[in-house]
Amino acid sequence: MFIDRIKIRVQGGNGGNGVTAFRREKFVPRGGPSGGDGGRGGDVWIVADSSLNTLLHLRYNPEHTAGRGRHGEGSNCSGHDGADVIVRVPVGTQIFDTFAGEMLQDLAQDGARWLAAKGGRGGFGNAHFTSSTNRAPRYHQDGSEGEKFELQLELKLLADVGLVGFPNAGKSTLISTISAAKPKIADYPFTTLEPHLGVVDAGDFRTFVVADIPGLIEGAHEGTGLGDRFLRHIERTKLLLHLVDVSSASGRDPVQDYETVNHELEAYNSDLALRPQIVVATKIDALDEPERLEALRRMVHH
Ligand SMILES: Nc1nc2c(ncn2[C@@H]2O[C@H](COP(=O)(O)OP(=O)(O)OP(=O)(O)O)[C@@H](O)[C@H]2O)c(=O)[nH]1
Ligand SMILES: [Mg+2]
Repeated sequence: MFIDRIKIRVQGGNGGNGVTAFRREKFVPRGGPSGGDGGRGGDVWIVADSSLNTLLHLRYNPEHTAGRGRHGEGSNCSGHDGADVIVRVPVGTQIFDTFAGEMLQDLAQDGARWLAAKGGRGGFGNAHFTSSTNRAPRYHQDGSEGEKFELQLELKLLADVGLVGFPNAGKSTLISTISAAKPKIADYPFTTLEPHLGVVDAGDFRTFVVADIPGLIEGAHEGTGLGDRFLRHIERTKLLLHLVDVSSASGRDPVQDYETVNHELEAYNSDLALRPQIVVATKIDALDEPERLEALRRMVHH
């Protein structure tokens, strides 16, 4: 299952308390203060990992709490620091504040890391408070609580080229031809239910990434068909490849299909409508009425 939006809770570990203690040694009648400091709480980090493609693994595991710092002990022993926790996410994950809705971080590079919740500091033990005026302080400091946040994670795949078009236009066929991606291909609409990426070898060690997303139909921006939620994954592409089936078998008009898809792109995000677009007529091997291709060509060249 492809999961591209999820809520998680992150919490830094609490800091350990300092302690009040005095030395007790044989033959030393009045030992000095010896209460150690508490350890600091662990942090929660979110790290981009290119081996992941979805946020699914976080679905049943939304709580991420780092280890707490241990309390200080006598004999000037500091408590151990709490362990950090690392939450791995796919490259292209954006992190939002659930309440304010603002973007906090965009993890667009493999290995990029972000401190999501800081652990609490450890409290000082009484030894720390010893001074010339107070040689036997009888107080210590408690550790502070770790930070606590609720975050919304959203995956936006990072592709250079996005394939758009009606269902059945031949998008998956194209990506399976130009890359090693092997999405399901079939002669019915909505074969593709989730986005796929394909890496295209352009020679000279150059590659680019193409995203195949589920087809669009009229009203996609209002949720018709699979809706427009997958358009998020082509929002960051440099170029759109707009596939239009020109064969009569589609039972639709290519010019109208072309306009419908552009209208859905515009309704989703006006930036997407301005993205450079290459229009590709598909199934020309099955073109029985050349006028269909000509009409599309005229429309695109208007
Ligand atoms: N004749 C002909 N058929 C094609 C061509 N390209 C794709 N097809 C067929 O068209 C049908 C749909 O192809 P897909 O690649 O699954 O189409 P899609 O755009 O990914 O469809 P959705 O995933 O449903 O949006 C399949 O039966 C393909 O074999 C082509 O160039 N010529
Ligand atoms: Mg498909």
